[in-house]
Amino acid sequence: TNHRWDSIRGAGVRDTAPSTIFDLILNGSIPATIVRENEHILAFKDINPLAPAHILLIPKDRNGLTSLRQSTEEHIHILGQLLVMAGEIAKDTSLGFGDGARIVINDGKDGGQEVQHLHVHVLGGRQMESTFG
Ligand code: IU
Repeated sequence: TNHRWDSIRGAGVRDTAPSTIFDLILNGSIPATIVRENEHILAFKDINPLAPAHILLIPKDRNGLTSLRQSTEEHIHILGQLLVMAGEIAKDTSLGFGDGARIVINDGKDGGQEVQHLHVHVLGGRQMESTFG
């Protein structure tokens, strides 16, 4: 719909950081399996799933959120929305989630972040280990 196009066309333009592969997903140039969406957030299946269920959530308008470390008070609303939707996704058994999930943000080089557009991983469908690696 026009509404969807209007809401995504501004992806990444409110900051000066380079665009990323997620902008291509947002503007439809490369395919992704979208599992949930609202005016501000797109949630889609990770192309290289590390668990039976592996969903990524991204703000449609990056607005400076190349990483969580860039977040400020102006991002509080979108950050809250991302976590609420992550919780909804983690309860969705039709996506393969069971009794719980692991919700992860990789931040910066040391955190293993590869795409410079804030994203929340929701992983599930198997038992997670207690340690991080
Ligand atoms: P990271 O937290 O920046 O490491 O996560 C980036 C994720 O984006 C990673 O899990 C990739 O598999 C995923 N991804 C994707 O879903 N689709 C793509 O076209 C590309 C990466 I490139």
